[in-house]
Amino acid sequence: MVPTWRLRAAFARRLSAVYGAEVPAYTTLLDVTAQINEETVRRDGHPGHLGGLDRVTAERHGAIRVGTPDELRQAGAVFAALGMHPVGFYDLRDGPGAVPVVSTAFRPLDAEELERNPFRVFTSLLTPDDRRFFDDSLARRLAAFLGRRTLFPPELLTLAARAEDTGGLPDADADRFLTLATEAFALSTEPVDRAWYEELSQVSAVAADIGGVTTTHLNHLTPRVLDIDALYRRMTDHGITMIDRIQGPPRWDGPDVLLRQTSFRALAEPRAFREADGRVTDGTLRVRFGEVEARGIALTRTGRARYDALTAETDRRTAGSGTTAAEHAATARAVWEAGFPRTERQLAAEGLAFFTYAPALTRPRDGRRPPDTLAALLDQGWLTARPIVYEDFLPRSAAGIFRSNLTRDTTRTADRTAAPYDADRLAAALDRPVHDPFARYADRSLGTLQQARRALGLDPT
Ligand code: OOG
Ligand code: NI
Repeated sequence: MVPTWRLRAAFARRLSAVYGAEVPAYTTLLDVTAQINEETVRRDGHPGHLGGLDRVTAERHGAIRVGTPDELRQAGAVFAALGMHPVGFYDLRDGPGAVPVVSTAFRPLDAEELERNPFRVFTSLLTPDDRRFFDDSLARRLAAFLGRRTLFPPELLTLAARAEDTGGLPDADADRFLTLATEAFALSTEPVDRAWYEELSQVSAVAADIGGVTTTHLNHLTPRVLDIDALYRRMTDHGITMIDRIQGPPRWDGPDVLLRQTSFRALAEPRAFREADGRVTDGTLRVRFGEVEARGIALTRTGRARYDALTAETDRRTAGSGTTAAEHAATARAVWEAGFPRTERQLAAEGLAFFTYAPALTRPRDGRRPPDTLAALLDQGWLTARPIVYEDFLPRSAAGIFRSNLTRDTTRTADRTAAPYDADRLAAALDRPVHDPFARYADRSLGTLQQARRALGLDPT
């Protein structure tokens, strides 16, 4: 029997092998990431407090895009077999670089499962009923096109349901399941209908990538790096053109929080096209790309609001054209230094970030009684706090990742009717709950705090 987590780890490895064969720059990225991680550990020691090196080395996230609620539900069933559950709701249809999708991320929920293998897949659903992007005629033809295709073969879904029910699969079934699941996300050799793809591209390159072809595919696969600034420079030295900046919080002397990501542009890949007269011709499409990320501490809602305010302040100060990437980074750092706590201790005491807590083993047995507040317990050395890693995504960075991949802007008519999407509507489509990321981190943190307080002889709450 192959248990769920081993299926997940094997799936991540197989996807990585396929993607490396399809997108050679991904292999370069993996090599450079491994080098940088090794150098960083040699310089700074093991990254233990934000996940062990084994976890970080194996860690990947992928991104896929689907066209219909049914396809989303089926993707959800395949991921459930791998112990990956929908967490978070991301609406990418507004703001600069808007794209006609809403998204969630499938990932393990529990700390032990994340530690075993944290593989996650950012999954986006096309929104053809959003009239700001698609008129009636195009929406109808999209629905017809998507209704004719099958992304996940019935055998895969049957095996997935069995794996979910029984917490794994017998060896032979596991192998078959992994083969079919990996195939479902590989690039298809099926010719692309040029006129249809082109028509959708006029609206949005993302719409064409999703609804212009008969299959889905992994859009990117992202390793985790310990020093993303060093990686950015090293990739540039390798002659790979990165987007102009690292997204998310700036580099600074304080704690690493949330997520920093950067990417390199889509690479043209050979694809077959079907022309209007039925001939099949050779061409290329530029839809897939490379991305890398560094993960930090998960922020509470209050911490996240602070982060959003600092980001808005950075935007305000760098508005207008002509800000270079270096100037932007310097401004962001200055804004952070003025507005964000410098130490993990302060983040914990001010309730801005999530930690797990344990009674300190080193405190002298001096007969004193522990104080009651978290800040005092930390300050007087009664408790130790260990950061909880941010396991999710940032909508603004996600929009940036989509955008870095597009050659032309999406056509969006602001005064037409938006379609109402929220986490509940995604949950209904999935036929599964969409978990609230803040609630997951808070539960875990609070559980450890209560246990630690009890151990100190304090009222747990
Ligand atoms: C997903 C973009 C979002 C991230 O890391 O924020 C993403 C996509 O391009 O389909 O992967
Ligand atoms: Ni990504």
